[in-house]
Amino acid sequence: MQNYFKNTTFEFGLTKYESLPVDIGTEVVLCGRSNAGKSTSLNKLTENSKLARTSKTPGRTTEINFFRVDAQLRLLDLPGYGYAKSQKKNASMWDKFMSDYFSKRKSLKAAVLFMDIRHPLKELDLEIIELCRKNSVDLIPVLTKSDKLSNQKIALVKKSVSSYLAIKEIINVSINDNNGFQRLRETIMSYLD
Ligand SMILES: Nc1nc2c(ncn2[C@@H]2O[C@H](COP(=O)(O)OP(=O)(O)OP(=O)(O)O)[C@@H](O)[C@H]2O)c(=O)[nH]1
Ligand SMILES: [Mg+2]
Repeated sequence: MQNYFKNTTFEFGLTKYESLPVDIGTEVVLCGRSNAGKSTSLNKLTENSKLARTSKTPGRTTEINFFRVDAQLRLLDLPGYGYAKSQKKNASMWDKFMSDYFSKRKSLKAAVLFMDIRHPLKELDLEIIELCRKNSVDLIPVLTKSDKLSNQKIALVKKSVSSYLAIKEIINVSINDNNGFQRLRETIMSYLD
């Protein structure tokens, strides 16, 4: 089957809600703490390892990166969001963008929340969960780096995250395995008109 995300390209980066382009189409935002694996996952989704910059040292970029999947669908990557928040110095810029974006943007259909499977539901994650709840944006939780845990442990974490969020399906992904990413592709595509 053809990967719907295969021809995704970088569109632009920006820092202000006011700079956003016209509000049409479908947008899905990739959220999560720094180092959670957002950029790595975007590269896996698109099967383009050079698309989003991945890093072991967070905090270098502070722009919101827009990626165009096709005429209808756009994905947003928030590099260093968690890092900026923890540093306080950029926190207000991000807070403002996120609250504007979640409350005003009609194209925003869902937020994918990437969480390291070893450290789920931290403070920043709870903030995103609350943003989704408050603004009726669908939440798609994804547990990353599942190669770091045993299958038994994976099942336990999925169960507790599932019951905490009252969301039946929790997707887990790993760079070594395409199954979770295929599930994530299908989930994102379910928001297309
Ligand atoms: N073992 C393992 N490492 C992973 C996996 N996914 C990502 N990583 C590593 O985690 C680190 C951070 O990944 P990124 O994708 O850059 O994280 P990010 O969420 O985009 O981080 P920021 O852009 O700083 O917000 C990198 O060193 C990746 O190689 C995975 O499935 N397994
Ligand atoms: Mg990143």
